[in-house]
Amino acid sequence: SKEHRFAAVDLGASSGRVIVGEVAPERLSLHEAHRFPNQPTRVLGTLHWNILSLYQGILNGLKAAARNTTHPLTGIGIDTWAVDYGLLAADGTLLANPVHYRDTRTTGAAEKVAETLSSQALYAATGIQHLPFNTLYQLISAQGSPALTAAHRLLLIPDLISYWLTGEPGTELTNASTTQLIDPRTRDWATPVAQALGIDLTLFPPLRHPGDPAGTLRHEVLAETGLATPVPVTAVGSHDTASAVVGVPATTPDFAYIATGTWSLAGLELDAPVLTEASRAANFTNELGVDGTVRYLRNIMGLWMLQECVRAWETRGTTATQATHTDLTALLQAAARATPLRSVVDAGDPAFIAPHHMPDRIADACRRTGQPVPRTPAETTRCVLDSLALAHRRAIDDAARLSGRTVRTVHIVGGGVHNALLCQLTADACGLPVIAGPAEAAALGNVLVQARAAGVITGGLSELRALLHSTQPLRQYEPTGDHSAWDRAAARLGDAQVTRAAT
Ligand code: ADP
Ligand code: LRH
Repeated sequence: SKEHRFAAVDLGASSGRVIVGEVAPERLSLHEAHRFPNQPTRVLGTLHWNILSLYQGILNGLKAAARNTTHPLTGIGIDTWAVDYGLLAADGTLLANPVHYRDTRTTGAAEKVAETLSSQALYAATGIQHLPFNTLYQLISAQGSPALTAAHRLLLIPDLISYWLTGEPGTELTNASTTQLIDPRTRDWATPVAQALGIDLTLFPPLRHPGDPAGTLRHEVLAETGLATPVPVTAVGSHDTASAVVGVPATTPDFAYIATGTWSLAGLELDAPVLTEASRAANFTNELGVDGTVRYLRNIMGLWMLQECVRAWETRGTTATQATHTDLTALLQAAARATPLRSVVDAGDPAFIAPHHMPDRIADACRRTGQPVPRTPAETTRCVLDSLALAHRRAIDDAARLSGRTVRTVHIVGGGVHNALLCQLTADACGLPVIAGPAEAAALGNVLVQARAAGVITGGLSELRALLHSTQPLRQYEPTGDHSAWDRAAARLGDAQVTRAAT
């Protein structure tokens, strides 16, 4: 048959998955081969990813993909969260367990960088939003450490996985842009920035682009997974958000997207970066996308806030009420009945990045802004979802204004698609129709770029998206309610948000 099977390895901060996409010119379907938890571990004060456990999950997933099929895999693509990396010795040994971007080692790094490069100069050169964990700041914090001093090579997480699977090193461009060491105009290294800060760019293997070949599976991987030889690995948008944006089923150019999972990444697809001072002050990022695009977006705390609340309630929860409320579906039903917009927090505030005590931090933020403190898990959940919807609206309004574009439709993709309340609140807040789906947009974007590189399908992003639109289940939410209620809620946060953006 003409059907081809591509495996998407997609590692998110909450779970890893190996998803098989079956592709033919007019057809596209997904099957989840394996999903496994992603649980970071704190060791001697530092928060690490369990990288070998994640790699084992990938091998198990590929084994499952090899088993339940009559057709062999045509290829494999890898995408993961951004910014983090592993350091290798000259012989390829991993020198240290990769550090989690939520670790606090980068505290003070921005101030150190500012001694050499102003935030204006850094933004003009890289177009990247200030986030404390950008690779640039991680490397500044690690300067002089034994691992970085000994390192022969640095591989970003998807490139590290790809190296372990194939033995071939490379640096994929979309994810490289999140290091804050890429110039979005040339789509190449920002050498002057690296030189000024004493960052050694020769640690990074050469750049590769989505669609480029990235090696074939090593024999030991074939033996372990039972896959038939040879299976090529193809570079995709290895930043999960880059693949998720490919996976947005837009049919018109006037769309905004929100990739909602652990994070909400909300913005526009552009063909050139916006590097203005206004854009910097609004903390917008110009990450690089597939096919020469720019992902002009803002990082919003996302469902992480809810995940962390649920974790806190589970740890503490002994009463019957708490036990039922920690069931996500029940919790969301209760939140849907809670008073709308009773209190909102700034879901862009870096104060919510670190793990632990999320309900308390949310309560503090409500108190600080003179709003009622949520009293129950349902009220706290409603506060989180109202706040996310408000932050979505603000990001989309700002992106449109700063880029001079008009938005008529909002696409929501990622795990948040399963959260109907969040989708409806986002439509209400934006005053625009929301098209929700697919939830596994990153895996779909990953599969589509592979399928195109293999010649199974053809066309640009709009053709890939048309295929998504015609094959994936989508749900539309129309805006409802009193729009001015959102303006009033936004006004309660106005001052706090402006202060943060200016710093
Ligand atoms: P990541 O890629 O960052 O690991 P996902 O895109 O998988 O994240 O999204 C995970 C989030 O999706 C969860 O934190 C949860 O809030 C939401 N989610 C997943 N499934 C459901 C569901 N059935 N109902 C409500 N929310 C869900
Ligand atoms: C989402 C994501 C996001 C990054 C963050 C570190 O998974 O890749 O785009 O900013 O993780």
